[in-house]
Formats: sequence, C-alpha cells, structure tokens
Amino acid sequence: MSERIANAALRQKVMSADDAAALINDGDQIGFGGFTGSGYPKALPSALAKRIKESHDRGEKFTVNVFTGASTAPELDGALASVDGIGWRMPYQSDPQMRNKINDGTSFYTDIHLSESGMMVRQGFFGKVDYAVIEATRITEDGDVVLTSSVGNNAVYCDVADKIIIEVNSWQSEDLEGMHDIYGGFALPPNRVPIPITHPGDRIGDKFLHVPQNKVAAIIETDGPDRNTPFKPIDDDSRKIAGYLLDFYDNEVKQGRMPKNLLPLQSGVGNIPNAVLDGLLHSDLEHLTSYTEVIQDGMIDLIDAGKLDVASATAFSLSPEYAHKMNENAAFYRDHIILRPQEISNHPEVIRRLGVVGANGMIEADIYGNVNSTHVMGSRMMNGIGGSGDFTRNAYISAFVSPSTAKGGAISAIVPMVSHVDHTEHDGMVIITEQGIADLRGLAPRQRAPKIIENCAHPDYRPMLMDYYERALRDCKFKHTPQLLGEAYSWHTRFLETGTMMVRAAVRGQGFLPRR
Ligand code: 0RQ
Repeated sequence: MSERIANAALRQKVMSADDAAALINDGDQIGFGGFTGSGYPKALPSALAKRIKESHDRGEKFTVNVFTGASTAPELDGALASVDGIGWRMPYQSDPQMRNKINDGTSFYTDIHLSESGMMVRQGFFGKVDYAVIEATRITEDGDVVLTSSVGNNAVYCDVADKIIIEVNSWQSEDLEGMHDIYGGFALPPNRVPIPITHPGDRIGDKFLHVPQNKVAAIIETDGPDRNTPFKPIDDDSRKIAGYLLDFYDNEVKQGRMPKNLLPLQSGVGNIPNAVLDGLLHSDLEHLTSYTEVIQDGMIDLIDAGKLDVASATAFSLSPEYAHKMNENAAFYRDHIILRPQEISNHPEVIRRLGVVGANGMIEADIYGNVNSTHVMGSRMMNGIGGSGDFTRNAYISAFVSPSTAKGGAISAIVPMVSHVDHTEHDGMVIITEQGIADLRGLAPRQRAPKIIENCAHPDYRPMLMDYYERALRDCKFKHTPQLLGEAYSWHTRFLETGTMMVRAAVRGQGFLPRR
C-alpha cells in the first residue's frame, strides 16, 4: 500500500474505484476537484460512469449533479457526459462531450463567475453536497491532505459535503507540498473580513487542506497523469496581437500609469496569451509578477529566465512536457508559485487592490465594446464565462484579444451588436485583434464605434460595419448608442408619453398588444 497515506486510520479506508463508486446514488451532488485539466480525480469518475451506464442499460434512471473548480478532462467530464450521467453542471467546462450534452439539452449548465461558485455553494443556493471527491499527492500522519496541481473549490466541497473521497495520485510530485496556500478565513456576511493580500506573493493560509477524518468515506490510489493538450506553435496573428498588447503596456509605463515591472499580470489560456508570455520572455522587462487563474508554460519559461518573481494562481494548465518538468522540479518552482483556492485567486477585492492587468479571449465584440465570451451565434454554449468576468470587471486594465475573424474568415469577430453579452461596454477597456488595438478608456459609444471598426475589424468587414454604423446614426432616434434593432426587437412596442418612454413587451401571438 502506498507510503503516501501516512495516517493509519485513513489507510483503512483504501478501496477500489468501483467500490467507492458503489457508494454514490442517483441524484447525488458531487463536488469534484479539478481545474483546467489539473488535479482532478482520475479513477472514480470513470468507475461511476460505468455504474451509471449499467443502470441505464437496466432501464433505471441515474444521473449526478457535478460541481467542479473549472474544466476537467476526458476522464471526468467526458466519461460522465458520454453516458448521459450529468443532470446538472457548474461552474465551467470545456470538454467536447460535455458541451454537446449541454447544447442538446441533456444537461443543465449553470455558468457562473469562478470567484462566486464556492461562495454560492457555501450560501446553500445549490442545496446539499453529498460527496467531495478530490485528488491528493500525500496524506500526512495527522490526516492532512497535500493537494496536487490545482486547488480550485476543493476546500469548499470538503467543508460542506457529507462525505469525502480522496484519490491519492503517485504520479503527482510530493514536492508540491508547500506550494499551496489554503485560506480558511471565509465567512458569510456580516462576518466577512478583508483578505490580507497586498502582494501576489503573500501567503495567508496553510499548506495543507484539513479534512474532517470522520467524513472520509473512501481513499483510492491512482497514478495517472493530468491531461492537458500541448500548445500549438505560436502563429503570426497571435504574435501580432501580443505585440500590440506589449506596446500598449510599454506606453502605459511611459505615461506613468504603470511601474517599470508592470503590475501583476493575468492572462487567459490559449494561443494568444501564450504568445504574450513569449513576448514578455523576449522583452527586457524584469521582476514581473502574476496574479492569475492558471500557470501556463510561458510562465514557467519566465520563471526559468529569472524574469517572473512570483505567480499566484489556483491551478496549472501545462502541456505534458511542462507538467513533466514541474514534477521533476516542484521543489524549485514552489518558491515562485502559489496555488490558492479559486475564491482567492479570482477574488474581486484582491484583483482590484493589486491593480491586476488582465487579457482574455473572446468570441466577439461589438462596435460599442460589449463582449461575448461564451455563446457562438448567441445560443451555442462554448465553454463558459470562467474567470474572465472576475478579472475584467475588477482589473486595473482589462483587454480582450481575438483574431478579427473566425472559421477561415467566414465570421467577423467584430459585430454591430453581440449576440450574447458576458462583459458589458462598462467592463472591458481595450480590444485587440491582429488588425490593431482600440483603447476604449474614456470614450463615449459614438467615439468607440469608428475606432473599433477601423482598428480591429478585418478589412473585408470594415465597409459593412461602417455602413451599419452610419445607417444606425442616421435612422436611430437616439444618438447615444445608435442601433438598428429591427426584427430582433420588433416585439417591443414603444409609447412616448409626456417625455417618458414606456417599453411594453408585446409577445406576438399572446395578443395583449396588437401586432404592428
Ligand atoms: O472553434 O475549435 O471549432 O475551431 O471558438 O476559438 O479562436 O481558438 O480562441 O481558444 O482562445 O477561445 C472565448 C472560447 C476563445 C475562450 C474563447 C470558435 C473558433 C474555435 C475557439 P473550433 P479560438 P480560444 C481564464 C479566462 C471564456 C473563459 C475565459 C473562452 C473556438 O477564451 O472560453 O476567458 N473564454 N476564461 O472557431 C463562431 C465566432 C467565433 C467562433 C471563435 N465569432 N463565431 N465561432 N470561435 N470566435 C482566466 C485565466 O486566468 C486563465
């Protein structure tokens, strides 16, 4: 039996994944560990999926409600979704099978800000959590848990769940001990206190997760790797976008709005953020810091190069090559990396205090600066809002980055009006595509529109967008944010009454107001 379970009483709880899965019942609510393909339980979800499939084959109903930190991996989301085992899911996902089940109506999905997900669980909005299922690299003699490559909502789920299942994964480095900072000071209002972080490197909690031993129902031994896909090589457009962003930062320093070593950086995941990190690596910037959600390959390079002093996050999102590197050198990296609960890594109070500088991906932005991060064509869920809202609303500077077109140029990422709003024109400050940058700070909507069209839209779409904007300006009665709402809003009937506009929704066919 693994030496990694040092506590004698907990050693008695070791069992197979199948036996642990047999404890779970139809309708149970399960808080799984896991964040961006890191630190998720690797054996129990598949065993549970097998059990669910057998129940369905017998004609019995069996679904569970799945809570996580964020996205997981095929062994969790994929396994459970593929057997129609997920009735409801929160707060973020990016698995193709899970996405399909959400979009075909099999699974409900509550897509919420990652900073709020744990808080809402504590507040009880989602009802009782039956099981917490987390991953550990080691259990100490006292029964404390050393977490692995993510912290996420583990502490919340262990706090509130009736029972806890721990997977002890010998693939994960034991040298991760000391990298985590588990803050236990959460309280509900009116008892909240300030979170005492004034620098990304501040440690305010404990390196262990304390779990009540009487709640531990099972321990499973595993040895599987985290599953993350390698990054694609950086393409020309990503390099251009990164270049605009870095020039923009440079100018902010020149203007005296940022110190020479910038402010704590937050970057979304993906090709463009990776190109930004690569750009930083090849700049002469030093003593950088990061207060972000996930640690990516590029941050490891920056640490190796001595350019990034400290990075605070809640999880790794590393390619297989870099995950291996982390496993080999965790004792070195733990002096530069802090993994915190997502309630802290994404906390609006801390993000605002530190003056985090954020950059996130988007699906589309409109000519006034509203941003859609989640819904393709307004109704097909892609991933979810994730941490983009936590950072965008509270950052010192928040940018959105995207290629100017999608699907080989067939779709413009700059549109007259976004088909779904995740970030309003009041939140994002800068929009960047491979065409250029639009700094929207201080601009009114009519000053923004020409700038976004000219600087960010693809040349193929600029004339159409400008034509739309000019017609809107001409034909829309109100000139603050001119739009031609047309058919989409034809069910609104407007009455002007002594200077007050009353808007009455007249749902066609229900007949309480006549068709126009
Ligand atoms: O689809 O895979 O089928 O080709 O969307 O698009 O360009 O590869 O960009 O991977 O950066 O994802 C907003 C989804 C962008 C991501 C989003 C299609 C496109 C492709 C992916 P295919 P790209 P990215 C983390 C902050 C919310 C969460 C967040 C996201 C696929 O950034 O999930 O920000 N954000 N978390 O073809 C139709 C369009 C499209 C489109 C893209 N306009 N119309 N399809 N696609 N634009 C905070 C941290 O600190 C980590």
